Amino acid sequence: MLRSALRSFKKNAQHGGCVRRSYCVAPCGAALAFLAVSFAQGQTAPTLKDAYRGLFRIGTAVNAAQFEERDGRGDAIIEAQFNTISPENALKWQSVHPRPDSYNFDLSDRYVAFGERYKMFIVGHCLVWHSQVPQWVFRDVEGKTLTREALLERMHDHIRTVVGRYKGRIGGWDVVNEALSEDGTMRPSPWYKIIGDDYILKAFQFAHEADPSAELYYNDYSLENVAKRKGAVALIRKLKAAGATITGAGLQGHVRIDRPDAQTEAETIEAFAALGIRVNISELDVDVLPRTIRTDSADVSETATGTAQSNPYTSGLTEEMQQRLAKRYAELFGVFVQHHRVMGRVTFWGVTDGDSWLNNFPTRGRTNYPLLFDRDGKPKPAFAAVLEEAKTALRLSWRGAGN
Ligand code: 9MR
Repeated sequence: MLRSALRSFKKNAQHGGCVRRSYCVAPCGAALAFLAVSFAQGQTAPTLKDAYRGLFRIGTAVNAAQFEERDGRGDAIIEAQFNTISPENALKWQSVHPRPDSYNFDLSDRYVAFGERYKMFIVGHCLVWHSQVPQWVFRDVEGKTLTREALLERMHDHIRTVVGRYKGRIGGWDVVNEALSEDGTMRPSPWYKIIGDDYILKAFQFAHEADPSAELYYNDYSLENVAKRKGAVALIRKLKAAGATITGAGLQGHVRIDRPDAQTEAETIEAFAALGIRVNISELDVDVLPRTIRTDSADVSETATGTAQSNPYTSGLTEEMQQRLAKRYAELFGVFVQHHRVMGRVTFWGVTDGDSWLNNFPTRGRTNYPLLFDRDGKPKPAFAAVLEEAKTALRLSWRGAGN
């Protein structure tokens, strides 16, 4: 049985429901048989990507040192554990298109080459965002605010050039990032103020035109908050009604140790899945530090100075907190596994705790512990907890088979 399970598992990985740009609609039978046999033999699936194969992809954001293979410790983890990558900063407007007439693809070419070298599903992040975009984008040569037509033309040129360059190589794009305010209304970004609310539809049309087979996502944080979630659902519904190609919603997943709870996470996934699109967790991390700003926002413009109390784990995470973090990750992956039929991937926002943006947000210079690998690249108890949750797929399937 093991040999035949392995054979069809391999075949499935190459040709079946789990390949690039498509997904298993159920835990692939062969993958489950493979997991069942290895678990029954007392073996723990050794890597994240293997444990979750057939359910959804497991990814990480990578920084320049990692995709240039200068981070030995991080690179070993990336190659072993993940089968999809996102660029932490290398494909943002300010990186690839720093001046009106010049693009710079040095970093992004290396990012894509790295992904291809290790046969990853490569994500592009992100085309249209209000942050990490130079101010010249919104002005003419005299410094005056652009007209709607001129800004649309500039957006079109950017999307055509960047998506076109990686056509057939970048599998999915965050087309528009963080277009909504916390109350679910349109964020008053320069994109919105100059073009109007159809800037999102236009961005999706331009991206589809530049690479008709790329997956296209709307990506945002705090979509678990009901008002914002409703705004995003309405937005996606409107895009679909207007004929846009939209493959998925990216729930960023910058969550805290105690919220949002499992039920809210499940309801959020279900709300987007009900639109007939794929759900990805696109930037997962778990903040364990005390809150220093009023909201749970991941808005990079919200910052605060800290106090001694707001940075309690400078010499290491307490054992109690380590266990809480493991439980929290188990809770989240429990929800993801239950919803695997509608999910494409779960991507962590960084490899080790030392890499995380949360060491500097919303308060600079803190010591945070949001990921599965510690600062020395060692797996934390949360890593084992995430591997363990893959087994719940087996239990679900066992029950689903009428047992
Ligand atoms: O992780 C990124 C960090 O290195 C940058 O300094 C920051 C600047 O805005 O962006 C971080 O990534 C963000 C992502 O692009 C969009 N969602 C929120 C992420 C965390 O801020």
